[in-house]
Amino acid sequence: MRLVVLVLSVGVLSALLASFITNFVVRTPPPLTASPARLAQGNLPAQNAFIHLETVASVDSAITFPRPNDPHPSWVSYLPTTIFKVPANSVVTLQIDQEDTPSGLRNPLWAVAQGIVGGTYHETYFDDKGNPQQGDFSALTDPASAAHTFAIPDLGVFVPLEGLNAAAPGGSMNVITFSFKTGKPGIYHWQCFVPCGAGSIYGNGGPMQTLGYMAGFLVVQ
Ligand SMILES: [Cu+2]
Repeated sequence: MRLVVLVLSVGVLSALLASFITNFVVRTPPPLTASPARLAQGNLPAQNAFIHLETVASVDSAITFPRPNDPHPSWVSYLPTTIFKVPANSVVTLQIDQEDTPSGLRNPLWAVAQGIVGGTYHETYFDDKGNPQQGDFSALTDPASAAHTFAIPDLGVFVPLEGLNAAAPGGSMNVITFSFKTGKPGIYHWQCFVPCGAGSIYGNGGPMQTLGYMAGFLVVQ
């Protein structure tokens, strides 16, 4: 009897260890290489590299970049991936289709955009009556309206992403566009600073701690 319990326990522990290694230690999201240069178009400045992203309340609700068979379909996430390859010494423009509702910032300082070209980001959004609006902003009026942030601390880049207004029509998104400059080649960690991992301790676990969801790397090469 004791032998059976021992064998079963070892088996269960080995399976848990194997699942931990495959799901967290060796699992890496695929890299996305920025699209090459293009000239200024409309609100977008001339740029050396362009990356299109989406932020969602849950992976399975994606509009722009569905990710079927994801191991965590209910987690908040950046999509399609969180590892980006961009050129050194260049201007990178990001467009983020932001579909999540506000969670709020714990530190209101992060409601202020920093480290971006021109000091402002462009945003199309919905007002309290659900009407589409747009403009250029250097900060959120209300830090509690943040859904996520895009931050690369080593490059001094911090951009608040406004949550979708409750009055916005279903299936809407705020579209946030900004540019920042890269310097020398290297691997730079980036992450969200909104504690958006619902259901985890203080909202800082789960997707906040796992590559491919609310954190990743900017590979400058
Ligand atoms: Cu987040």
